[in-house]
Amino acid sequence: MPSVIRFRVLPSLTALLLTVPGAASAHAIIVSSQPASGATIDKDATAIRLRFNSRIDHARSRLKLRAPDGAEQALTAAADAPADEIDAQARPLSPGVWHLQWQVLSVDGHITRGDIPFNVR
Ligand SMILES: [Cu+2]
Repeated sequence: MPSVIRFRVLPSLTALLLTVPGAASAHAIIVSSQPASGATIDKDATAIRLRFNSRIDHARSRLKLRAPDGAEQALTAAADAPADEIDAQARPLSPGVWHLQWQVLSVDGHITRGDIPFNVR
C-alpha cells in the first residue's frame, strides 16, 4: 500500500536531513583568501587575509609562509580581525612560488588545515 510505504520512509528521511546539515556546517572551511590560490602578486602585497564559513578560535589558529627556498615565516594573526577571519602582515616577499599554510580551530572544536600556493613576481 502506498500510504504504508510513505509512513515508513518519512521518519528516516527526517533523521537524515537533521543529521547531514549539522555535519556539513561543522568545521571551518575557507571561503576566500588573499592572496588567492594560484594568484601572482607583487612583492609588496603582504597583507594576508583568510575568510572562513564559521567563527574560528584566533588564539589556537596558526598561519605560516613557506618561501621558495623552503624557509618558513610564522605569521602573527591580528587580534582585531573579524571572528570568521585570520588577518596577518607578512614581510616583503622574494620572487618565486610561496605557500601560505594555515591551520584553524573552529568553534565546534575541529581543526582544519590547508595550503595556498601563490607566485610572487
Ligand atoms: Cu567540525
